[in-house]
Amino acid sequence: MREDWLRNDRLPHIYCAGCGNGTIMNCVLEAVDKAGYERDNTVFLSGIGCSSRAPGYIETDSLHTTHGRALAFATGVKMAKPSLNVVVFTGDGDIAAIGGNHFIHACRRNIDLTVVCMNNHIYGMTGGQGSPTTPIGKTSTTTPYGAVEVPFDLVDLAVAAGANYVARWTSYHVTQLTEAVLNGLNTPGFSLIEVRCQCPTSYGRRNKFREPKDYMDFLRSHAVLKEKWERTAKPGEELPAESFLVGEFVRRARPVMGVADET
Ligand SMILES: Cc1ncc(C[n+]2csc(CCOP(=O)(O)OP(=O)(O)O)c2C)c(N)n1
Ligand code: SF4
Repeated sequence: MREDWLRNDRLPHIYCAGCGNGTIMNCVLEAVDKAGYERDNTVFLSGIGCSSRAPGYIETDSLHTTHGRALAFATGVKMAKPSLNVVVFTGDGDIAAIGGNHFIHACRRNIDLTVVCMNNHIYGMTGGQGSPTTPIGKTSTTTPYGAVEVPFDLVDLAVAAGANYVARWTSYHVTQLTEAVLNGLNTPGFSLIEVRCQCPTSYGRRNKFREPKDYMDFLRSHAVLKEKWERTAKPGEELPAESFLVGEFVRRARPVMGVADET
């Protein structure tokens, strides 16, 4: 952990033992540090959820806003002061359920924000309700017999909606994740880094991943490198069940939404 970025007076944190969020915060702070960001020119924002607690533990100006509205507030901050580096922590519920509309339009506008989504496939903070990324068949308090709805693919959504940088890694792939966040910070326009991660308390214990390590093992064994898959998959071949692609999905230079000069 980059201790010099931590707001020590807010510790101890609220995260459960084995939660993936701390690892992800560590990677993001490492990337922010490598990018040369300083406390005075960096703002962290979030909505509501366990994931959204992250900015509260970081020693910069931060906004812990309302559920689903982090991107609206982040847009306001960037519009008001374009020279600020604006980084958003969010969860799959925060960004894809109640905040889904803000998400696609922030990508479409291609505003210069870096968004890190801690995707644990569930509403962790409120006790384990299903989210728009809960996989089919997985249980939650609102899907006690297994989810039946097709989940959103956050990466596909962001690419289709126009974001300039989109990547997916997991809480297991810390080196690649740190690199991806750094790339997101350095790419002008909207960047989404989706991070699949473990929530042993709300998701794991309902889905046979009771120990944090169980889900880390799942992430390691089911993540398929996008580049390798594209090189080796036979025409029409499907990914194995429950596997998912990781890597960089887009890095492009669509026009970034203009912001007024600071005066
Ligand atoms: C308008 C509104 N609706 C509902 C809630 C209750 N609520 C708080 S956090 C949350 C879900 C959080 O899930 P996610 O964003 O996936 O974050 P996680 O806790 O899993 O990190 C909900 C429904 C709220 N705070 N405000
Ligand atoms: S409920 Fe889940 S996401 Fe929330 S702190 Fe605990 S392990 Fe982490």
